[in-house]
Amino acid sequence: SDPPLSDAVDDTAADIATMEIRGAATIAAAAADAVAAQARETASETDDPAAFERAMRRAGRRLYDTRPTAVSLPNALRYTLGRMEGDDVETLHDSVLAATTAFTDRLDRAQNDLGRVGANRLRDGDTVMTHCHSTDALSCVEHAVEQGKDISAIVKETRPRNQGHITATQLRDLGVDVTLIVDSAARRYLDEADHVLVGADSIAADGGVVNKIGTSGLAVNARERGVPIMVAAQTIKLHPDTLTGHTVEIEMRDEAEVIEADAREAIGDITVDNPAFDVTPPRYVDAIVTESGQFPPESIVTLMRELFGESADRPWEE
Ligand code: RUB
Repeated sequence: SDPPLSDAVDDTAADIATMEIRGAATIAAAAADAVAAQARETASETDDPAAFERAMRRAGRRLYDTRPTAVSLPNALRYTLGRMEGDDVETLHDSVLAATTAFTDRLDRAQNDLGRVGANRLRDGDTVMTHCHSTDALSCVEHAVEQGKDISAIVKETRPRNQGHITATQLRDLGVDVTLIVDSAARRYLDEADHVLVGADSIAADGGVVNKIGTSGLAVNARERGVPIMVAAQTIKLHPDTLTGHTVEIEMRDEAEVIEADAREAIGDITVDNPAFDVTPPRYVDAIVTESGQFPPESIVTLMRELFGESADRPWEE
């Protein structure tokens, strides 16, 4: 019989699905760690290379099936499982471990490098408006603060999950002056903002930015007010399937995140929808900041082809 799925993979998959682990970069790092755990455990349970590979691809499938929108997750699997090679279990194990370590290092380096690029856009005394919680976006502010710039932030709470509270806490810890607002107050406060600064879960070949629901409305309002929109996204956010005409699946989450059961019951027969993400068209994005520099959304496709070629592999169990 085949070696079992690692508890680490099961736990990580459950934590991603319940959003205990969330945010595109953090999900990618956790997936790589889970792949490494699966490789270590499977290597101690079998000396059959085919069984080892099957177990790894099954782990990949379990992780892939958790949430559909952040492409950093399949890209983490592509990077790590895609480098699995060898004719015996030890070589296979070593190749996966080398890939997971390299991937995690790359993630950290990319976030740091893009932070330095993004910080160049922020001037001393600037105010950024944020939406949701993005570690890539926060890296830009962190570098600006390290450069001695005084940065303020208007932080949208980001209903229904209030990831803005995490952003507010982390900006506060950086010494940034933070004003927390409800999402619907954003347009009123745009007059005080010098930048809209958001992250991304996926970026499509046309430069469309998939990020937390509400990003597209914020971008349209910001454009109307003349506030530049900056997207901080390392290149694992580039969605290779969009090169071949596929669209990015927008996750629909449980209605219980939107309305409590009692209130829902009192209202009666209605539909409650809870899309987790939306797409900001490229014309509303001023700059995409990556570890390879800053790009206008229209030229992101060139970078995508360089990194992924014309098609994306699927090294997990179908
Ligand atoms: C998180 C979200 C973040 C991106 C980028 O959504 O939309 O803006 O994932 O984050 P959720 P990072 O909370 O539903 O996962 O820059 O950390 O990758």
